[in-house]
Formats: sequence, structure tokens, C-alpha cells
Amino acid sequence: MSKTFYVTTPIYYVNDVPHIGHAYTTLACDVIARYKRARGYDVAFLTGTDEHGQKVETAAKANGETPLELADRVVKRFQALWTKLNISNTDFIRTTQERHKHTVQEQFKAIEAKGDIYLGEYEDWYCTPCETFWTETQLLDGNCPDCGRPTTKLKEESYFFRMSKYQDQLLKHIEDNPDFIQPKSRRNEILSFVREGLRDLSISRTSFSWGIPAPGNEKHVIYVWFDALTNYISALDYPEDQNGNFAKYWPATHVIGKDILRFHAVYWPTFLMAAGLPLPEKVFAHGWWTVEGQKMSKSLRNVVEPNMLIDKYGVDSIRYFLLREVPFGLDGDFSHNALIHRINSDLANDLGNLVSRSTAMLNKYFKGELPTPDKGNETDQALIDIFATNIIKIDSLLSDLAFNKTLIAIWELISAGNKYIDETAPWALAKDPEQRQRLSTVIYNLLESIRIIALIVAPFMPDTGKKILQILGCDSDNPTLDGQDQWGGLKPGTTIEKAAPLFPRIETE
Ligand code: ME8
Repeated sequence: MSKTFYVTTPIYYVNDVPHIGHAYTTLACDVIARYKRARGYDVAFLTGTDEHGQKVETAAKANGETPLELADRVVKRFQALWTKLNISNTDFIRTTQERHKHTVQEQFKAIEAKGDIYLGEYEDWYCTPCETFWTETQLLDGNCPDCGRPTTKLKEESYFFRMSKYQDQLLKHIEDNPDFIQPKSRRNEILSFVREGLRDLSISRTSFSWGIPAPGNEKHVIYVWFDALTNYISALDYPEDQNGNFAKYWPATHVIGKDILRFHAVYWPTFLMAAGLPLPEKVFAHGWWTVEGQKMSKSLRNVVEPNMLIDKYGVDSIRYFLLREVPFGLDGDFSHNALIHRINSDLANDLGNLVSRSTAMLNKYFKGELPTPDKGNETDQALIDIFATNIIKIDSLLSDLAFNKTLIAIWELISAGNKYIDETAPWALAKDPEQRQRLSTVIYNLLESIRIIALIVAPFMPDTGKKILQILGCDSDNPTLDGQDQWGGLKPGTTIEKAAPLFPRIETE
């Protein structure tokens, strides 16, 4: 049996066009998917769009189109961005697809048959932008406690899910599995929320029609979150599982923003419990981006548009910046200055220079033909050791989705390479014919360190990793880490050309 890994992004609402926040989550999932693949896992990586609900219905009406026309139009923008951002998803789900509607209805029927869905009457305050009901006491000055916008009182017949029944079971699961909800601060929030008590959840609406009908009662459409969360298993063809994907890949690692943690860490697990299914492996809630110190919003006209950034700075620079700048899990601020600083110092200086200096010296001193190293001395061993140590460290950091610490650990390797050049001073060795073997060892070690750096940086910066591996004459299409992350992979005798600068410096006025 091969090792499998299943990672998912939220499915994004189609009433908004993709911005840097959406790109961030999807990118994080892509990095972990690529890393796991390089480690020999069979990876399923799902993203998609959330196309039902009142929000989408209202946005479509305002545009004079049908909800499906709106969805068809906006979904293309998401898909085009993921292509441009080099996202390696293996599937893309739309909640308007038949496969999804089928699973949602089957899931509803199964939970109803078990007695955990019943018909009742609902009266509460509804926030349409958030698609969420609030009790009187939860409102802040009559407004939605999440977004601050006005709510309306709704009374309607509704199906309810017996969420209260699963309170203790959920609490126990969270307590028994310290890594189920990450980071820890978010886990504590959910623990106290669950301890306060779970109410049964209204899971259908009769006040609008853009959604999946409740089985056997067409007056009701299924609540958009019951619908949306199910995407993670409808994409695996649950329950029929005709291709064996559900058996193979479930449970998933869900990566989401902190805004939707409660849905993923409370509602979704209890739906799964009711359906008798295993709970997700992990729910990781990352932080929120602001822009130049302000909340991103359409009205402030400060929404950062990823396409423009990629065109201007290059896809790998953006991928690097987003995951390097802020610890995953904490809030961060996007600023052009910070981005340019990272590109110039980390990419152009540290990584770019290491590659151009090393390949230039190989060409200058050995006409581009990789020499054979000898056993080496302590300086060489120190370099080899830090690679071995950090590769193990990176594996464990990435299993905690600690992207920025991983990049710091990779940059320790790059710095070690640059420091090694300064310490060994190849230009001085080159002047002394008796130091020819020493020079061979130094140059070999430099190029070899670049090979490993390219492999380990490739999940973050696929084009850059590929470019470096091509320069080194290595397999660049399927960068594998297993077995290839050991020192000594480069073959002496390989011809390696002098590399052009990988990252041009960005001049600022
Ligand atoms: O919530 N900073 O969809 P959505 C960081 N359809 N991440 C951000 C962000 C920001 N400023 N803004 C958005 C939904 N995000 C539901 C999900 S899942 C079954 C259904 C990211 O289009 C972040 O991942 O509002 C957040 O969770 C997601 O976009 C919300 O996307």
C-alpha cells in the first residue's frame, strides 16, 4: 500500500473574485501537496468553489444574471489564477456539479434516517453576508457579531441537525487529539466554544431557492454550510466510492482561514460523527492578511489582486513572500516594501548569488566540468552536517504546516553555502596549483549543496527549483526527495553552465 495524503482548501464563494487571501490558503495547500509528493506520497489535493446560498443568489440578481451564470463566470477567474500561481490541485469541485449534489442529499438522508435530522421551527437573527443565524444575546447592538452588519429576524420551518447530541463526543475527540485543531490558540477557542454547549443546528431554509433541495421536501433548500462542507467527501465520490478514492484518501487535512474555523472544527466533525465517518486528520486555521495596515475591503479599494502581483514580480517571488513573511497561523500585513525587500535580500542576494557564484567558479576553474571531491575536512563536514540536520527538521516543521520556519531552515542552508564560499576562499585556492584537489572538493560541495537546496525549495518555488535542477543536469520534472536528499547525488564529470541571475533585483526610487 502506498502512503496517501489528502489536503483541501476551503471552497471559495463565487460572489467575490479571488484576492491575495484566497491565494494564500491555496498556496499553502500546494506547498504541502508538493512536499508530500516529493516524499513519495500519493496525494489528493482538492480546491473548488462554493456556488449556492443567498449571498450568491443576491449577487447574481444585482448583476442581472442567474446564479449559475455568475458562478460560471467567476469560477474561470479562480481556475485561471490557480494555473498562474502554479497550483497542483488534482481536482476542482463546484457545488453545482451533480456529483456534489448527489453526495449532499445522500448525506442528508443518512443522517435523517438515523434520527439526527428533524423538522422544527426556527426563529432567530440571520446575517445574510455571513450566512449565519445568531441568538438575540449574541448580537452586538443588534448587528452581526462577526461582520458588524445588520441582521434580520427570520422565522421559518426548518430541518434541524441534532448537534447537541455530539457535544461530549466532539469534546473528547479534541481533547484526545492535541493536533486535531491547530494552532493551539485556535484549538483553545474551539474547546471553550464547545464546552459552553452546542445547540441543535438549523440546516435548511425556505426563504430562498438557490441551493440543493432537501430530499423529499422540495420547499427546503439545504443550508449552505451543510452543502459546502460536504464537498470534501463528494469529491471522493462518497458514498458509492466507485473509484475507491474515499477509502484511499479520507480523512483529510483541511487548511482554512480563521474566519471559518467553527464550521470546520465543530459543525463538520459532528456531521461526520452522525454519518458514522472518520473525522478529519487535521484542521489548520491560518491568520488573516491586512494590506498596508488596513483590512482588505472592496470599499477601501485596497484588495490585493494576485494576477497583477505575479505579472510584476514573478510567481515564485510571490509564493515565497506569502509563506515567508508571516508565521502560518498568525495575522500578517501585506506591504509592497516588505515584498521588495524580501525579493532583493533573500532571493536575489542569498539564493541567487549562491547559484551564480558557484556555477561561475565551476566554469572559471574547471571549464564547467564537475570535479571529483575527496574526503574533505572539518569545514566540509560542518556543511554536510547542517544539511542532514535541517532536512530532518524541515520534515517535522512541515508536518505542523510551519511554512515560515521551514523557509528559515532552508535559508540557513543557503547562508551556510555562502559562508562556506567565504571560509574556503576558492579564488585563493585557485592561485595555488598544489591546492587543486582542495579546490575540487570545495566546488563539488558547493554545487551539491545547491542541488539539495533546489529539491527542498521546489515545493515553495517550483519554477526556481526546476530551473536550478536543469542547470545542474538533474531530473527536474519530478523532484523527489526520498533517496535524493542525501549528500553526494551529483555525478562528477557533469557539465554545468554558468547560471543567469535567477532573480533580478528590484530597483526602487
Ligand atoms: O468562507 N487573509 O468562502 P470565502 C487570509 N465558501 N485569508 C483570507 C482572507 C484574508 N484577508 N480573505 C479570505 C467561504 N481568505 C466558504 C468556505 S469551505 C467548506 C466553505 C481565505 O470565499 C481564507 O482561507 O469567503 C478564508 O477561510 C477563505 O478565504 C474564505 O473564503
